[in-house]
Amino acid sequence: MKVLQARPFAFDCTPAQTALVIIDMQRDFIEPGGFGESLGNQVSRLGAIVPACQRVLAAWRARGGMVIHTRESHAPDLSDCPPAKRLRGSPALRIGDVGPMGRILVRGEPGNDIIAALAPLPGEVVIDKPGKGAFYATGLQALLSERGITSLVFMGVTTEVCVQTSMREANDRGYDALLLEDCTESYFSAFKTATLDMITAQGGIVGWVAESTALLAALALEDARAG
Ligand code: C5J
Repeated sequence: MKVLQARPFAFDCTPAQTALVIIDMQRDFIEPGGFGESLGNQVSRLGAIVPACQRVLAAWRARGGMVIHTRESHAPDLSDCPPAKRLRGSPALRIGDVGPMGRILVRGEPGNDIIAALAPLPGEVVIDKPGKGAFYATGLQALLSERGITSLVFMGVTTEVCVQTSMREANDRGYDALLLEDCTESYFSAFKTATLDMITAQGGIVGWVAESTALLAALALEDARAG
């Protein structure tokens, strides 16, 4: 399958060997009262990508593709949260503090859930990750190897933090990765633009970028060919 309208050139993948990876679409980043807001960010920016993410997720599920959701999260005793991460800066609430949606960025707390609009279905993989990248201190690589996955399609937040870090980790591990630009967002519009440019520069040094409509068109063509 070829996603033709992609940067820096068409993204070629075999759907059965491709997983959709949805990074950190959690209440803690997207809703007021969570970690994102505690850092002083305007969280309303991020919610705008939800309808496009839903369309891609529905199409991917309809064809039985592998779906992976990630959550940035820490154990309740914070044993997997380095002090350097917890103590940095002067946020209104630190990781582990009690906020309006429970303890900030702690596993099992309401704020740590994936937003209802993109809730995982039974059987879909949910990776809890203590770092920015989806591969660091998780079983993601082993899982992808087991399933014969060679390409990844990324959506989620935030573009320049957890999405970009995960794409760079994927790139170093030999995966081809495509980021859907209308399905990712940053608290800072300039950072999103810069990240998309960094990913695709130098002949796709990190990977590819495309609009979700380009992926949906490629999937529709693939389905039509299969009859
Ligand atoms: C942070 C993220 N910490 N999901 N996480 O910004 O991008």
